[in-house]
Amino acid sequence: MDHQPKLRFALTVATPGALPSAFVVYRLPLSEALPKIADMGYDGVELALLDRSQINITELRHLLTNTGLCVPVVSTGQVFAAGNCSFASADSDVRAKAERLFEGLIEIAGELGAAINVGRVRGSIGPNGSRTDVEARVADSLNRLGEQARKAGTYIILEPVNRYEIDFLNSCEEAVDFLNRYRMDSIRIMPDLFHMNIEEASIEGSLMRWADRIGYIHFADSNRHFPGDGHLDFSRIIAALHAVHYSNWIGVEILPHPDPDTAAERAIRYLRRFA
Ligand code: LER
Ligand code: MN
Repeated sequence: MDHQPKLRFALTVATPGALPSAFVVYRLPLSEALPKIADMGYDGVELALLDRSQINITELRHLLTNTGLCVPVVSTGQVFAAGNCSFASADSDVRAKAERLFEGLIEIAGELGAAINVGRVRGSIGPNGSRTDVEARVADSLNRLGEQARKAGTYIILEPVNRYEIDFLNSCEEAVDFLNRYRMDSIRIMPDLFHMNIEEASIEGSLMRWADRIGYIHFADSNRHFPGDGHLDFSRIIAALHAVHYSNWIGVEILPHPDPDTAAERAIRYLRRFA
């Protein structure tokens, strides 16, 4: 067997007060969450944020140095879920608010050397919307924000999200097609196993097919519980990633079930059996 690089796992964490829709394991001060997850054996932390004021960069840098953790990704689902705004909105004030919040998070990501995700914050077409108009608005926002990200030393990753949450860019193929049509070559996709289990014909097949377009992956089991608590086959999924020599990060985005510490510990213990 080829020697495979050890996969690197980050756990999703938000600051206190984040809504349940943030889909994170811990909603804790980072000074409490980071030492815990470093002790469990995670390599990094994915910060799920709403606003740049939630982070004190100096304190965070100390915590990262002391724990040895990295921040591979700043995720932005809360801009949509708690900030009530998106890039798809036909209301220019709503769209400007989404871009303003996102710009603040680009600064944080740039300072931390993290990528920044666009998941639900792209928004939906809606029952009366025009797909062409919505795609054009989202592409326009992504182009502008992508350029700001580049200047800040970071880059955007686009997450296909299942049809029950968002009504377009649901599968990897659809997301890649959108990026190709708008010539957004610098944006990579970030598949999420929870969404893939609903949208893809084959999780392993899609991970292998789009390997050179993937910048990051969200891991959860079929029920969004910790890996090992649902019916996804992680030995096959990780074998597929090894087969394509996947070397980017994986974010563990799971529900805090049955409780945050158990979910976090069981996830990394299970995943290290294969990776
Ligand atoms: C939402 O379901 C999700 O997976 C997030 O990472 C996207 O905002
Ligand atoms: Mn996700």
